[in-house]
Amino acid sequence: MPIIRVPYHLDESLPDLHVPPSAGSVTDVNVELPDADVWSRLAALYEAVAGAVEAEPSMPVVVSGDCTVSMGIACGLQRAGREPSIVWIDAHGDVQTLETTTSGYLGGMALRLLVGYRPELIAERLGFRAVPEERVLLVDARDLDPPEVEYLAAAAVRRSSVIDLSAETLPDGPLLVNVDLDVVDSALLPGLRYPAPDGPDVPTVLRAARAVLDSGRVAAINIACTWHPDVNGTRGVHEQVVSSLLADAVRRDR
Ligand SMILES: [Mn+2]
Repeated sequence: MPIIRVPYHLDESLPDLHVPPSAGSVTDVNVELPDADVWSRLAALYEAVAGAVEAEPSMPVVVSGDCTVSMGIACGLQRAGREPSIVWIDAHGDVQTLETTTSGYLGGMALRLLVGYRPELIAERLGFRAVPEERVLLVDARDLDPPEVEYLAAAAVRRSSVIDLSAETLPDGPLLVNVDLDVVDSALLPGLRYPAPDGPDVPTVLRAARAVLDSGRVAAINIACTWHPDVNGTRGVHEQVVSSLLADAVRRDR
């Protein structure tokens, strides 16, 4: 199982993003990003990610600093002739827009970009085709902003809790699974950028990920390590959760 390390949070380099020693070989995506606007920089990064994913015949597992990188992964799958459906496991909806966001945080728009929001920002530059909303399963998303609640009420995106996730609830076709580790209860995972309380514990999230892997249809995974990398004393718990996810993916890939 190939592991692709994308050590970035949006367009900011995260050289310390750690991938625990595991059964997979690790390829790094490192790009000289242009001195330009953030969308141009992200497009350059995701072009490289798409190339790395396209080159992998077996299920690539990306370890990254955010969810937006999933567009590069989805694009790589499309280039390899596989139209991915999406399983998005996240405390947040990631369906904000530039027009509705109050924080301005681009990571909060990651899923919305995948389903076709303003393709001129990145998708068109990559040749990425939007994923139809009905092929997206949004899992957890317990912390939504009002504009996201409004969007999801009218959208064809399906919803599930972590505990109810099973082979039967998954969309058809090859699956891109995005696991934002902030889905874990913030009391159990320190140092998160956008902590959300009252979430599932780590074993519950692992069980859900295993249920998806057991479908045998997972084409690629993004493990989004959305924590501050250098908070004292957090590396052990961070490493443990990533290790466990990688171990499950390796087991399934055999
Ligand atoms: Mn996210």
